[in-house]
Amino acid sequence: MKQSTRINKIPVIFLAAVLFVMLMSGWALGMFTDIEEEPYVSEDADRIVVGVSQLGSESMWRTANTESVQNTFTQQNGYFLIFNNARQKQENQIKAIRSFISQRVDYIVFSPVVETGWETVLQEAKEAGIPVILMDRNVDVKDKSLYVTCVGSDFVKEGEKAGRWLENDLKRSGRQDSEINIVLLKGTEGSSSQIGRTKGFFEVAQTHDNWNILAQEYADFTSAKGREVMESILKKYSQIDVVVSQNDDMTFGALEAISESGRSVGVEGDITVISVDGTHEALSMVADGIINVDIECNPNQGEYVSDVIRMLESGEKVEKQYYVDEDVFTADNVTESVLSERNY
Ligand code: GYE
Repeated sequence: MKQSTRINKIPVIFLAAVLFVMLMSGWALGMFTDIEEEPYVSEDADRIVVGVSQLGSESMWRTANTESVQNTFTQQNGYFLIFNNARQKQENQIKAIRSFISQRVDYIVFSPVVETGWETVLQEAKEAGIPVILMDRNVDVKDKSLYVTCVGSDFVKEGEKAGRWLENDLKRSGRQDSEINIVLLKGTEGSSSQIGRTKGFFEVAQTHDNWNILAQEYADFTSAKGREVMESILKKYSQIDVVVSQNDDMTFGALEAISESGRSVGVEGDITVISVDGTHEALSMVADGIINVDIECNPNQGEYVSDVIRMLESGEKVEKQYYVDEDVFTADNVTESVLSERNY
């Protein structure tokens, strides 16, 4: 009996000490930080808290997209940004989204690495009453109420633009009836950009019996993989007329492999190169005739997402899908000013 009374007294004394220290430090903090800190505290309360789950950092495009998010969701613009990089793993994105839910953020913005497998976590966000905005890529869910809107590119259209450009180029060079051997380097398997660009390109390709798809392989949107995959394709096929690469980074890798194999590329060369993204480095290669055409994909999406958030904040109705503006670049329209304005 006696012993337990003694034991009980310890937590009481301990708690009193903790309370005393807390009170004193609170008082001291107030004394020293008072006037200067207060305005920040009240501003903080007004800020819109946005949790962003970025899928990774596989490409130049992605780096630019991340920068656009970080430059938009700033304190000056009235935001508090919680940013997480999932390093290409869906499970990391799901974890990040769950942590945003438990932190009770105002909005969840995320760029889904693949399209499927999001129902459960998006349902959790919905039940917590947190609006979800998809950025860049889309999700494949039956219940469309699981997200508010998607801000990104029209990937099918991008693929179709690649096909239409090839169609016209073959006409221009009088090869519209010759057999054309085509290789496709595809991005991350199951991602909207890979699915859409493939679909759009095939919509055009299937109308041409003379377009022969020699190979179509995934190369993860990275330069290293683009190089590796292209190397093995070059070993298998001696006659390749066109390479359609679904992003600039894979194109850079493929170009290295092609040049090592001794074959030539571009406007004057043997292999026509079609790329997607329109990064500064790739557009310089377009200007130099190394890459024949680059289908632009605009990564500067932070502002667009912010506009949507502002609309939601003021109770306006938003569309289910917003597409960013995008162009097609050949040596004819990659001007000095296009190059100097390009921030990625
Ligand atoms: O084209 C590629 C990136 O989903 C649009 O992902 C994006 C693509 C982009 O890694 O470079």
